[in-house]
Amino acid sequence: MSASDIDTIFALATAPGRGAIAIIRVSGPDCAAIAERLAGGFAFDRRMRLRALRDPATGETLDSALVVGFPEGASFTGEAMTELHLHGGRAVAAAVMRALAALGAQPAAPGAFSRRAFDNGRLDLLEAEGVAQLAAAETEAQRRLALWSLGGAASATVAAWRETLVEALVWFEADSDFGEEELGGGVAAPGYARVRELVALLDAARAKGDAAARIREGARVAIIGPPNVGKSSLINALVKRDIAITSPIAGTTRDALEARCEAFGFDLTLVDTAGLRVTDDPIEAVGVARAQAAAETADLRVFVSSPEATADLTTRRSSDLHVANKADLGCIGEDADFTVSAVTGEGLDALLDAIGARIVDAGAAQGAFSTARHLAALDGARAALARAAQAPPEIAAEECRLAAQALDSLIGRVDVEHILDGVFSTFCLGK
Ligand SMILES: Nc1nc2c(ncn2[C@@H]2O[C@H](COP(=O)(O)OP(=O)(O)OP(=O)(O)O)[C@@H](O)[C@H]2O)c(=O)[nH]1
Ligand SMILES: [Mg+2]
Repeated sequence: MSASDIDTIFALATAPGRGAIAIIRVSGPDCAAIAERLAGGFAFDRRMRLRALRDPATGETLDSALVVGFPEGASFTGEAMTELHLHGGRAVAAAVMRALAALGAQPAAPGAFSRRAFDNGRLDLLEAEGVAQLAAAETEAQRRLALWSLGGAASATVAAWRETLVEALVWFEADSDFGEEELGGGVAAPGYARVRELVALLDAARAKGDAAARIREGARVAIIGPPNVGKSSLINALVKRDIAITSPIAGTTRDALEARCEAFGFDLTLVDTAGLRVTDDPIEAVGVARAQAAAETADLRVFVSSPEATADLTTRRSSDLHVANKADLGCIGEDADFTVSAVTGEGLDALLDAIGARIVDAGAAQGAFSTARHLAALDGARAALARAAQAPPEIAAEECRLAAQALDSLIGRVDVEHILDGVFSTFCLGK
């Protein structure tokens, strides 16, 4: 239909299945011509209109829909775009998509719209990832994290780092160009100072990044400790559901049991474990081994003790959150971080707050680089800068260029096709 070699693409942008409305997006050079055949001509002025959509072959009415056109340069992709807001039945969207295909539009691959937005300079890579993260956000913290990326704050952070890098580079190059004879020694000193400054900033970002990854991917908290201290009772009280068997018999819990805790703005799974003790019972021994494995892989260990637990506490680590349970019985663990009672509920809110704070520092929730791709780029830049700090100016300049490349890969400025394909293929259809 057009001489352009760019396809006009379409996809269902809303979740497949039954709903009140379904939105199909169409983007590309033939958008207006296709929309005219389907819905009659209308201006691409970003206003909605009610139109009958007709099968171009038979003239049969397919739906009565709201249609809107976005002109080239003022749309999500940067191309001419149409959105068709249909009634939500599966058959409606299916019939309209058949009509679009018959009119020469191509079904879009996942992420194709965002890819076009990126290619047309509407979004950089971090912003595009923010779009995908926002579409996938299930918790408050995930939503905030996604908006930090989508809103350009992530890109602005990278730009500021890059500026510091360029300043360092200027000093290193001045040193190589003019050398000691003309300007005296130590020309490059401010360059090294910038490098150290940036290493500290990247370290801080990296520390937040791990916490932010837990926001995106969810965190696991293992509840461990000697038998019978009330680990299972504590989990039941924290999630307000009776999910774990509790009993006065030591060695009740055998399997590691998981419960999703809804108290936070991010996914958090509490793992109940078998009480840690030396045992002759082969089944309990397996449980103890599983408890230890769960504790090793957890993002946080909560070590529970109780007044009557005589088992030794040597498995406790200083990084554990130490909780003394059964406060209602009177005597409490004097060296514990928290004193609680699974029976009366005393201290549980404070414990939940502390767990949340240990998992996610507030800074990370406000925004941080969190995907494996981001963290690899930060690590790459950090490594180059660490080498620069030790190197003579000429080599330090080269390392700074490498660090700049790593940072550029974050926003997609270096055109590395496999990075782009990798990122966009993880998007959902219609994005
Ligand atoms: N008084 C009092 N009793 C508690 C409290 N928490 C748990 N218990 C009792 O302590 C006993 C053991 O509780 P569980 O929750 O099964 O203990 P556990 O640590 O999971 O034990 P194992 O699975 O055997 O390792 C039960 O009889 C509970 O009712 C508490 O806060 N106060
Ligand atoms: Mg138990």
